[in-house]
Amino acid sequence: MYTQALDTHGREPVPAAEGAGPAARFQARIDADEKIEPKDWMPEAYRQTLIRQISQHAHSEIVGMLPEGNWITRAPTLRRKAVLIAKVQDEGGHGMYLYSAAETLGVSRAQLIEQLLSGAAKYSSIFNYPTLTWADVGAIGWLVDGAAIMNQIPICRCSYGPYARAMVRICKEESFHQRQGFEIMLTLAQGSAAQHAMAQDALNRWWWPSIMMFGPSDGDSRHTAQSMAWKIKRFSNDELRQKFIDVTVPQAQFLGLTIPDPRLRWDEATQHFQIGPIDWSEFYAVLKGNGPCNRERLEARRAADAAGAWVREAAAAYAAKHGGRAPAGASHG
Ligand code: FAQ
Repeated sequence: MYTQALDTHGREPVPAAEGAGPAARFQARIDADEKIEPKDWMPEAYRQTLIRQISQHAHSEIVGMLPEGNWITRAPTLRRKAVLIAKVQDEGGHGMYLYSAAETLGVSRAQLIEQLLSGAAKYSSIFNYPTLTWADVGAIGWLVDGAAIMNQIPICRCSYGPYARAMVRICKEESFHQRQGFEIMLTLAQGSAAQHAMAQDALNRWWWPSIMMFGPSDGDSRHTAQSMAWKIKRFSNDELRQKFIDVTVPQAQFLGLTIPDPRLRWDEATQHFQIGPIDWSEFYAVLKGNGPCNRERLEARRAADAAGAWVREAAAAYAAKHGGRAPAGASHG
């Protein structure tokens, strides 16, 4: 969708006589809230940071289809099934927009997918947890999509045009996802004692991983300072985490559910909810590939890739026969 006129990818050499000129002009454009477009000059580190973040984001959307996809065949009613299919399909669409946005930076979709399948690329830690009951589908919509929106609304104002524009529609859809999740939780929380307990159990298991989704605390976040100077990120990880906690705790109270944190308290002085310590060892274990479902998730993506090879080959053969361009990703695998 953003692939027109991408012959140079903004990679024109900087004339030696200009010295630091382009870098200073680039930063001045960022400071003036101008959008950077694919053919504009940009520092190589800016390009690489965007490729890393956008592709991690795209992979998260694609891997993120798996935990909820697990419940499509077992949704409790036809309406729930239709809604869940639509939601999971939306996540696939988000992955596609985001891969397209990353491609404008001069990397191919095939390369990005290869990085995911080889385990070289990261995707969000949250999708390495299992969906054990139907309430987990509600908890994902409420908490995971809720956290995703909190993180992604500011990305609509990201300095890189294609990423910012892709986020506008994604955020609208995530907002629908969050509401459907909250509605599942509300139905369960107001249902039988067993349903209420199921909702509480899902909250117990998804709360801390959702808090960790925002990334390492600011002191340990190696990319935040530079990404904020470039206006790729508009808020730090801890700032977004706190905003999420502040809106979500009252929602849990409304549901009649208990946040699994005995140290959670309202702090009158700061006017924020204060949480107990985060177990960062769990977060880093998941990032290293040792979460409950890391292996299963990558195996599922590799199996899907292998199963789809014949489609890509057929599409490439069709394109070659008709003298057209091979479809995106057709060369992969
Ligand atoms: N999981 O210096 P920072 C969704 C890595 S979409 C795994 O703070 P940064 C929709 C980070 O990459 C969810 N790795 O990094 C949905 C870096 O590693 P590296 C995804 C993580 O980039 C809902 C290292 O730690 N959303 O949920 C995580 O400035 C339901 C140091 O961290 C996005 O990707 C993590 N949670 O800030 C779909 C949003 N956190 O490369 C289906 C866009 C950090 O140096 C169902 N991304 N790391 O080796 C961002 O906003 C940022 O990239 C952050 C991380 C905030 C995630």
